[in-house]
Amino acid sequence: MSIKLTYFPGKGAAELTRYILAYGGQDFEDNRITGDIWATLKPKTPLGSVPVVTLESGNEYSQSIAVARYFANKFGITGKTEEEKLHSDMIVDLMRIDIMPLFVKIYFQKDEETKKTMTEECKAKTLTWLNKLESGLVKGEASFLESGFSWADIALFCLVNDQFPLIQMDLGSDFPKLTAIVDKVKSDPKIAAWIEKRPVTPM
Ligand SMILES: N[C@@H](CCC(=O)N[C@@H](CS)C(=O)NCC(=O)O)C(=O)O
Repeated sequence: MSIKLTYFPGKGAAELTRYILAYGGQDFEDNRITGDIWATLKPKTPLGSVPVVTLESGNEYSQSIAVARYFANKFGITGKTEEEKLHSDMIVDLMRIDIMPLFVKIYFQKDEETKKTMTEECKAKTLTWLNKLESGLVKGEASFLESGFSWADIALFCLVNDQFPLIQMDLGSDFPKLTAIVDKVKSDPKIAAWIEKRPVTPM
């Protein structure tokens, strides 16, 4: 049985894992489901949510960050020491738990005035965090970790490449270290091939 990643049609909570699978050269079934299929599938999933990964064993697992970490560990990109693993976890949690939901909520907000306020708040909060990352948390050469490339780099790339455009935001010229990380991930041939291959979705 091959690895299957089940999620809705968009990038959302599944895309970090999709990037990591692509980086690791791991073939997988990119199972994108619609709402009617989800209604019947939901009660059968481990936690009633997607993404769900089905491993070669046939076993299924939920929780997007746990699933992404599983594959990042498998491909050796969580850090070389326990402390580096803590560092990369910290960055990934910031990206996926604190920052990304701000962008998703804006995307689904229908009221234009509320959307505008939320966008300003999201930009301000995100810039504060980016300044902290830029000023003290990039430990390597174009990488958050001294030992080099990690899933934290991919998580930053995911935010900048996939979420920032939702509110017409970019890194600008104030974050040269973060920009170097993003550029490095973007230039990875397997990541670039995934972006080329994946369905075009707004978010
Ligand atoms: N903490 C979970 C959250 C999962 C989650 O909320 N998934 C949403 C899609 S992004 C979902 O399953 N929505 C459909 C539903 O709850 O029925 C994770 O990161 O996997």
